[in-house]
Amino acid sequence: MKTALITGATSGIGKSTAIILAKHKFNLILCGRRQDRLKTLQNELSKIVKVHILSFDVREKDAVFSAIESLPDAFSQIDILVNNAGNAHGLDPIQTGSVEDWDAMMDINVKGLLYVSKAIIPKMVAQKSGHIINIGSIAGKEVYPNGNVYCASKHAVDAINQGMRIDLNQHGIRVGAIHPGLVETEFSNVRFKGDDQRADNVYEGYDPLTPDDIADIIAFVVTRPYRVNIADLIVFPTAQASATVLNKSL
Ligand code: NDP
Ligand code: 8X3
Repeated sequence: MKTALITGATSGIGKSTAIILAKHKFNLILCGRRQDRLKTLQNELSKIVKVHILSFDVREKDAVFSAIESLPDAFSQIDILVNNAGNAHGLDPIQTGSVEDWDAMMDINVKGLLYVSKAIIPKMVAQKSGHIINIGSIAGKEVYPNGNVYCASKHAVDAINQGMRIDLNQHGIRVGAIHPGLVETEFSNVRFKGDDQRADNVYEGYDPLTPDDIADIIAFVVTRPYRVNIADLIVFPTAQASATVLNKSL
């Protein structure tokens, strides 16, 4: 059985991915800061597969490396890495944006993804196999008003994804990204710092993607034959045509 490590497994896309990959019989290493949520998910999914949990903040470089180093033998071979942890913090014009929000987005979405990757890629190189799925965003393909630094962080993920694929090609490691449009998760609650009414408004008047929609695609990607590497996917709800074009009359 293969083992998948998923960052950001406490909520949204990462949690759905954990549940769907368990149904596909992948053993799981589930990561996130909220240990209570990780434990609940572990209790549920360990009825069908082996599950190990690691609680760390992806911003804390030393914590990332020591968590991955602490993996017991049964989980030391990581076949699939889903680099999913991330969020937007704020939605403000560049002239009034908060430096703390900018730090959070660059530190989590870009540097955190790099730290986790750095802790795992050498193992994949040594074992001569591995598959990395980077969760980007339509914000990594387009820039929209007030998206500035979040878009920059996701453009960085897009570039890192391409760079990883090129560099790891000689080692036979598959690398690909999935770039969702609007998915109803806790994403907007985080972006708007707990203003749940404003968060709910983001998903009103049309049928947004669900986290299961993206998790299903991740399961499809990681269950293709070895010769198939799905390198880059943009996924919108049908109502969405670009970062800024949304049809609420369907
Ligand atoms: P959620 O807010 O529901 O989930 C975010 C996950 O990231 C949580 O599990 C959270 O865990 C984890 N996370 C956030 N900060 C940290 C941190 N500092 N250290 C460790 N883990 C962290 O949002 P989504 O499921 O929507 O987001 C998942 C990914 O999908 C993100 O990369 C996001 O940018 C991307 N995305 C989302 C879209 C959407 O519309 N929802 C569209 C396009 C891309 P915890 O708080 O427990 O640490
Ligand atoms: C999340 C989707 O449109 O808010 O990455 O950037 S969006």
